[in-house]
Amino acid sequence: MSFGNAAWIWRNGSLVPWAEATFHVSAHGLHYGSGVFEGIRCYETANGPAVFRLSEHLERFYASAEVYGFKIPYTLGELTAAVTDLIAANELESCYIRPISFMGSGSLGVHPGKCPVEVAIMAWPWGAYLGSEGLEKGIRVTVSPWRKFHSSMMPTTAKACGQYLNSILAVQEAFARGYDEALLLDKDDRLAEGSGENLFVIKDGVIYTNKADDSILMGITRDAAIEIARAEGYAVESRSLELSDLVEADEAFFTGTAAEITPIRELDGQPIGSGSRGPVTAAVQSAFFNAVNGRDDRFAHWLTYLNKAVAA
Ligand code: PPE
Repeated sequence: MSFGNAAWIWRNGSLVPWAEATFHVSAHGLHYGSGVFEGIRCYETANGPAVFRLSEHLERFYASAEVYGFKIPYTLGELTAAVTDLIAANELESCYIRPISFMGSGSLGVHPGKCPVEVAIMAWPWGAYLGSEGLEKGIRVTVSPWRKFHSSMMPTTAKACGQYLNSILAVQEAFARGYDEALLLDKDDRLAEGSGENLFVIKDGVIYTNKADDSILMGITRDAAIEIARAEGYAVESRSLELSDLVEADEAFFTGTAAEITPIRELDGQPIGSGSRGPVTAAVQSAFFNAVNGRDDRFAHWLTYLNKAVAA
């Protein structure tokens, strides 16, 4: 993944050239990870680019900041316009969008004191997170020796910069052992999530996923997958999952904005089900891509078109 040639970045209210979008090295967020971010995708549709579940992502952005005691000083309307203006300025058809807000330069010391709140948004082309082959054939996952931090240690439902150190340890360790992604257990040995994805398992035609109690980020793609699968006629249940649920599953997949819907074909060298993308995963994945690409009217309300003339 590189940043392509995206020319513009939105910073504190205006578009600035990519190379000029800098912040000072004394920023609190750099030293302590005191920031929050989002990952959003914009997809190509027959009516031009459309951002997937933009308002839900921005709502989570505000909610994550609130957990850490700061207020993002722009309204939902302003950030919505910022995202669509930025995509248009960069002339992108499909892209990944990364809003970030953090404690800026003012003072150091763990308490952020009166550090100013900075906000920036990037947008650039980002293909399949776990490879296009991964989307089709599935990926190889390992159980991480690193545990997902418990929600009593840091709020797992917030998407905060410093929290990702836990994911970084897990993904580096998994890559070093030749796997595509890490799966983290929670402190009670239940399945939590991937370094950047939520988990689903399928057994006897029923789809299962875990929930906030299992120390996960409440993924917006997770929510979309649940809704889409139900609309396609599948039963979906949320409950805590054990390692045995995954080992014995017929199929499994990860969800995330970056990862989209990625099948899991192997866990620590053991095939999951047939060891390839299973039929339920393929059906949910294909319905998901129809929804994000504007080909399914049932989910039209999830798309924010850059072309304002296209009714949602
Ligand atoms: N759990 C974690 C830990 C996570 O980081 C993500 C998204 C999810 C679940 C799924 O959330 P959602 O995107 O709302 O469905 N991870 C983002 C960052 C990935 C990155 O490498 O950076 C993403 O997918 O954009």
